[in-house]
Amino acid sequence: MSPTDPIAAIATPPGTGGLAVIRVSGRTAIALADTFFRPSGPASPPPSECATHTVHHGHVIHAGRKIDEVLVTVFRAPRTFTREDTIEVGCHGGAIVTRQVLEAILAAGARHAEPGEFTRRAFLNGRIDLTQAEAVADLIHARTERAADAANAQLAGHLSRQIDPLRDDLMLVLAHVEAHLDFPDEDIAPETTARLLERVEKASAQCERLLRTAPEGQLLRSGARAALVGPPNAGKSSLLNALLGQDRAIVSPVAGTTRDTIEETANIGGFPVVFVDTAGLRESGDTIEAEGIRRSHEAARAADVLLELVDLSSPPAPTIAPVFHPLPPGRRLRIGNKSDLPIDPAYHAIPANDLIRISCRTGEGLPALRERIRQSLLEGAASSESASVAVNARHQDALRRTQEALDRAGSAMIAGASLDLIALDLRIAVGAIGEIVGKTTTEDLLDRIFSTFCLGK
Ligand SMILES: Nc1nc2c(ncn2[C@@H]2O[C@H](COP(=O)(O)OP(=O)(O)OP(=O)(O)O)[C@@H](O)[C@H]2O)c(=O)[nH]1
Ligand SMILES: [Mg+2]
Repeated sequence: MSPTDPIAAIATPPGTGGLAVIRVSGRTAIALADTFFRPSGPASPPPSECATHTVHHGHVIHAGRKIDEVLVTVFRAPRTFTREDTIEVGCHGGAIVTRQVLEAILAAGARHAEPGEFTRRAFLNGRIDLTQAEAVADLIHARTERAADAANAQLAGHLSRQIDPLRDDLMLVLAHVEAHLDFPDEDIAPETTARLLERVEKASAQCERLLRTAPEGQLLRSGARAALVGPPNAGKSSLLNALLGQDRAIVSPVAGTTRDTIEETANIGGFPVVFVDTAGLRESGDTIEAEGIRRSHEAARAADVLLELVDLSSPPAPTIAPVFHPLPPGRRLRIGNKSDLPIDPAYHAIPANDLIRISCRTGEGLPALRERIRQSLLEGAASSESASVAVNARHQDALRRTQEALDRAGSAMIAGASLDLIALDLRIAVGAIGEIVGKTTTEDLLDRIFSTFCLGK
């Protein structure tokens, strides 16, 4: 499998649509198009004689039969997504006709692309680095505008522009240390060591700054789960509806309205959060309700944040089977609903910080609650206003290893340890930081990253 053999895939989502796009990339992609595409008009040249970035009308032909009327766009390397010659066929968007066009292209000699293979080629051909390749997938999967903005920033190279200079500087420090390794009789001058140490410490601090964006990166990409729990009639379903801005769950004055758990995603400060409404917690003889309550506990255990709701207008219910959850206190928010009604004296003395007062009826306190949910999910991590850099789990792991190696190298410098030892850790740091942008990679790592892509990307 040569890296330039022609590959093809449907680039648009499966199903029915007005149009679909099939992409072909590889050294012989344009010559292939000559065999499956017949341009309209007797004088029209075949794709191989067409200029780059031009669109042509005609038909896809398979076994002598016209399959579909299409537009073919010719892109010549290197000004293409993969940096290879590329053909895009815009055909009708029916599931069958799209499949037939793809089959005609495969019959002409293209191979079906693996998931992410176009982007992998863009990376291998040096058009984008690994963080940008990952950003392509992030952008496709973004569920909020903020997540899309962050993906676009990464695609534009914001993270690379932090990583590349960091790696370059560490390589210079390493080169310096290695130069002295070659001349063991010459010691590094103390003032030189101090300067090198300063650069190592600065790099470690920069890793730390980037690591602090990891909770935000995780939230933007994967979102979070929040479970609404509490006694019957506290207003859990009302709160779900209020957060979603839609009438999703049944609300009624009957205690025990919600039986099954109900999930729906809402945008909380730009983060996709799945809210799970649950059955009210109480002792129940009703087998269906008891099953609902068992599911409430299950939902609570699976949640990243727990919203424990009470009804401020009635005395606290005797706690039955308290919700067990290993969450840190910052991830459990106690909420008092129905602040529009006369408040039961039992709640008077509880400070606002420990009991967030809201009213689903009037909307009072809801913006503050959204903000508290957002903060608790970020675990106090600084959230950048622009979301211009937010590292993912892979970057986080590489940054941690970089930082650990740098800290070991720094300590070794301070202790006056042998240059061999210092050079070893610096090499580990350079390797680990290089993994982020793809300067140091393995086939394995690339397989892992690109296999998560959709087909045709
Ligand atoms: N006055 C007032 N009533 C509310 C408020 N929120 C909910 N209610 C009422 O409280 C009752 C119960 O609301 P639900 O949202 O069904 O409560 P729940 O916690 O989902 O109840 P279960 O599903 O039975 O566990 C309904 O009659 C709501 O209209 C509020 O903020 N103020
Ligand atoms: Mg309910």
